[in-house]
Amino acid sequence: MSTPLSFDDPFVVTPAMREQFQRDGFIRIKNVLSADEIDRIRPVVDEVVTEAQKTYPSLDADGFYHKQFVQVSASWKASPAMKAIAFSKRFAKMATELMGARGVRLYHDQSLYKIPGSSRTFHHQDLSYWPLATEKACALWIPLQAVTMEMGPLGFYRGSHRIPYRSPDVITPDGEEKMVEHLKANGCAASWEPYELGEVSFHFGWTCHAALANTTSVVRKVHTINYFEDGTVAAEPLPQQELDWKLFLRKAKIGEPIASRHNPLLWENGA
Ligand SMILES: O=C(O)CCC(=O)C(=O)O
Repeated sequence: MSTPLSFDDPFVVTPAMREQFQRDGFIRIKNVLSADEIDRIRPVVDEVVTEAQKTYPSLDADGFYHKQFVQVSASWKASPAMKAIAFSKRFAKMATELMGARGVRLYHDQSLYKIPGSSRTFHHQDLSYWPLATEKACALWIPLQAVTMEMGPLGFYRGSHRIPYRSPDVITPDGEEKMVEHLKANGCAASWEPYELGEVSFHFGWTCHAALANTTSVVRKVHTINYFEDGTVAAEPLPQQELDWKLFLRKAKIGEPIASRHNPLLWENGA
């Protein structure tokens, strides 16, 4: 029997990190994973993405969405190894502490591979998609190799989660234009940096973010895990949230705390 692929030993989140995350709405943290740990995660995620690529539209196909990345959502349901990664206590505890939450549940995870020639990812706010009645939701972005500026790192509008702009638009070029114009007018500036091997980032659900295009000849491999605070109530889904509602909040009831096995509790304070 193979060893479970989970990362449970803690990473210390300092008060300064938490303060930075709350102020900026995002944080990049180095050395959260070792090179060896990433080498163990990458083949597991590769397998899931390779399978999905068999039926994925090519970059030449019409439309803009699929040109951003190959996306596999709820990949934790694809294999025991993927589940072990998503359930890792190290990451869930960090999300809990950065958000100042009482604990976190899994919203879903996704693998996002930008094959060479992929376009940039348009600016958006994750909570525009998520029918969750909370501000305490966040995403963990785990690069499976170092990400140079040319490969498509994630970038953020600093403090955008605190601007009262809650975009009704999901990822679209028009939605991006409106949002970025509004954020700039409110003094928010973008922050872009490459990621070292082992570095990850967290961003709040209302933080406006995007990723650059992959202009290199190597695949930019990233796995993400999305969390929300335990006790969060399911909100009535807006039209643009219907797909997420069906895919990621199965068995949830509008107006009630989300607590089904489809959104497992991954960390609670005092555990
Ligand atoms: O990796 C990307 O291109 C986009 C990722 C993203 O938007 C997210 O993780 O919320």
